Amino acid sequence: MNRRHRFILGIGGAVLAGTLAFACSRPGAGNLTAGDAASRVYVAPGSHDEYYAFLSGGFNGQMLVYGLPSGRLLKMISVFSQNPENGWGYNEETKPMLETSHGFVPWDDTHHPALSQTDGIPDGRWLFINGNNTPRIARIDLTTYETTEILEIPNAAGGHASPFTTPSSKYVVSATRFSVPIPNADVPIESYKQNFRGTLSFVTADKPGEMDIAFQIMMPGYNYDLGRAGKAVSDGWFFFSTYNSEQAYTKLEVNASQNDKDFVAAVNYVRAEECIAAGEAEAVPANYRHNVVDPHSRVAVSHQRTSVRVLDPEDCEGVVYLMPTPKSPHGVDVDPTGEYIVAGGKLATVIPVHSFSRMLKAIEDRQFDGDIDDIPILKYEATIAGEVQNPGLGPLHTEFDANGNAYTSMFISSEIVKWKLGSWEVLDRIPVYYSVGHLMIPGGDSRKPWGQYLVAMNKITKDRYLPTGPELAHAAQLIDISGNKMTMLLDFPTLGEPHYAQAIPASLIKENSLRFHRLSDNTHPEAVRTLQGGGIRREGKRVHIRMAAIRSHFAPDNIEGAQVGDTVLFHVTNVEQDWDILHGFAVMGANNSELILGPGETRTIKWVPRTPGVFPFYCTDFCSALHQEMQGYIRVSPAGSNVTLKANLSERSASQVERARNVANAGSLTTGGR
Ligand code: K7E
Ligand code: CUA
Repeated sequence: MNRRHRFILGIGGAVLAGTLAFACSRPGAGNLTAGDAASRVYVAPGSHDEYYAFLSGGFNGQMLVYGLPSGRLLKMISVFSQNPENGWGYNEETKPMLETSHGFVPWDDTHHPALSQTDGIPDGRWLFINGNNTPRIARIDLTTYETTEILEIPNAAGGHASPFTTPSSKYVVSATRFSVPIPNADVPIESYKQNFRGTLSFVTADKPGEMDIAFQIMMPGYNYDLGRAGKAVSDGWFFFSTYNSEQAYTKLEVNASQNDKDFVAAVNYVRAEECIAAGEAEAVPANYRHNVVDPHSRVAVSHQRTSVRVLDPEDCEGVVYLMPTPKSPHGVDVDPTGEYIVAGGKLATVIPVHSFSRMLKAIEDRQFDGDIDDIPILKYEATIAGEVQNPGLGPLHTEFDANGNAYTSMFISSEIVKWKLGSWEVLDRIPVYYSVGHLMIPGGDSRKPWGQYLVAMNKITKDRYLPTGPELAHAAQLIDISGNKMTMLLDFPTLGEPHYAQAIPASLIKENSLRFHRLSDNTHPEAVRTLQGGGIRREGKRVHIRMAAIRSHFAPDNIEGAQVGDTVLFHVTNVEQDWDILHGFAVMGANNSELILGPGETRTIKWVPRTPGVFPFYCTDFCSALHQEMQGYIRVSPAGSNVTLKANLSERSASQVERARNVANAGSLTTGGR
């Protein structure tokens, strides 16, 4: 995707420069005074934002949580990338989450967050996000803001059209961006047309911990780019954009831009379910992983799966139709009524809009222009509802408000264009800085947009912020869409490359946020529930240390008897039962990361000492006035030494501990961090 955008930027560079000059001098766009705009995004100290916004991290592989309208960054959720900041993918509990059929994959490229929905309306139970490079879908639990499940997608390469949800999150999807041999095999690349295919995967998503590939649909060897579920009148259908119907396999920027039209594939997944029930799908061998966190022990396990159900449209008449769409379409977006399917033809001069009802009629009347692999091609004139004329240059993505308006991002001309569904007239345009990719309206992809704001996610930042060397932060811009004219409110820098985002009113989900993990529910096999509950044991060359963390010490805090050649496992439990009281754990010379421990949580870090000596460990999260006292030592002896294995498990008397805690707690309320 990035490469394609840069290509477009390349060819559009001259146009872009011209448009920006024009845009800056245009009246009517963003004509608020600075003071007005500032007051509209001002969230007073101690007050909360109206919306949670979830922006993908793009090439950082994670998920970002922002407040709107302030644009304040609240959290980065670890998903597909190891994160030494909190130990994600480094500690023993979470390492299995990053297992794939290719082994341990500690990074991915996240593009499209998708909030779970009920009846086509975001419900804030979960957030899904795709891994684009090694195709995967992750589930984030919005009570803990943690990734709890990751499913790998087999028979796929480039999980880009993902993980868009059906109206009640029965399914989320993943479509191959790159066609590949299926099953993958050692064949000449020149045999593309003969051997390469695409797949559309439907993944069951409504049962946490049980994500599974319900079925895959085998498709022609094109590139599948984006997708959206039908809703309301078109519930039961799914729409995917494709490009490279030329089936080029080299120099795609030229060779995949030959055809005047590519396709939007319309998939009747209810029909697919019928064909599968009738035994038309084939179970084929596949190798992929399902990784899931146990909610009580909070330990992840990785399971291998060995088969997947594949449906060939040849065996299921009526499951897929192709709608010709100009030209190398990118986004495909369905309006809140479910009637209109808007394609973003990134090289097209118009925005083509298909009509769902006309599509059904065309199918009924068999208005076909031939077929590809038994998939009927519908006549363009038979499905098209209208075209937005002169919308701007490089239309990519469209979102909707609740009043029948659509908003399309224009990559090349760097603007958001507002237009009317049905009349297709352009109503307003506002420049954005610069080269916008996705845009997002809270609920703007759903049956019931909340509207009010629009976030433009821009690819190129240039002069918008203080320079920080060759790489600048990507920029998001917040636009007020509550009136007839769009008004620019705020720029805010982002991390990585947010491609897409979701947002939901904070009032709908903030009360669900978990405050701490209950120690009494902690079933981790090495959990410690009391200060005296720690322990130490040797199993061959492995030394297990069970340790409690509490303001402001570790118990035990002195360990002796480990030897060079041992693998030491620190199992640390934060025994606090209090909101926002975290501890950290870091040991000198560790080759992985620290641990960050939520209240009530157990985490394990592996440490392999290389030389004899005494090594300190300490708490890395400023937890109390005596945080800096929260430390300990581990003594390492030469291999074969006769120093006995021991730990001081209860050296402090209970009263000493109590006194220290009281001081610490009082301190943590009145002092800032050190
Ligand atoms: Cu347009 Cu990956 Cu959805 Cu980038 S994608 S912008
Ligand atoms: Cu515990 Cu700092």
